[in-house]
Amino acid sequence: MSRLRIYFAGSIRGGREDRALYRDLVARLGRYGDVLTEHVGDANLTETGEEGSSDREIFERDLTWLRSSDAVVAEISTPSLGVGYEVAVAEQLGKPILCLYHGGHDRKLSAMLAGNPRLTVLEYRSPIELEAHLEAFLSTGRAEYDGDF
Ligand code: 6IA
Repeated sequence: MSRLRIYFAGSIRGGREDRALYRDLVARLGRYGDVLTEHVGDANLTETGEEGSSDREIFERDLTWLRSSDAVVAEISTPSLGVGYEVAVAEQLGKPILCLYHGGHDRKLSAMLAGNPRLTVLEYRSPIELEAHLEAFLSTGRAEYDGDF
């Protein structure tokens, strides 16, 4: 069986406060399949840093990866226009989408994600909870998982 292709989305220009979390998530996701977007978890990547690629190249490459993915996992605690856009495109493409957020941000999630019944939007408060969500979503019946074990 071929390995699962996982598109991971996390804030870049929306702010890098959660970058350590993204790195942890990318490492966890790597146990379930190939993570196409490992750079999102790069601790050295800042919202203002320089990169070799133009915005156009980044956009084209990320959309190609998104189209070719089997599942999308988005960390949505830090609001990001790019992540919101990727989630919307993934929905239109019919991809299974898991949106994860942690406690500790006092702002509420956007209603456009929290209120969308076609997304699986789950909170985690510990690494154990996070791992349980990933396991349930990526290992078994991933499109149907809604947070109840
Ligand atoms: O609006 P944001 O920048 O927060 O959007 C983040 C999302 O868009 C991530 O999930 C990525 O998949 C995608 N994305 C945005 N910027 C990049 C990027 N380089 N490289 C790859 N994917 C990206 C930005 C260069 C950086 C030095 C600012």
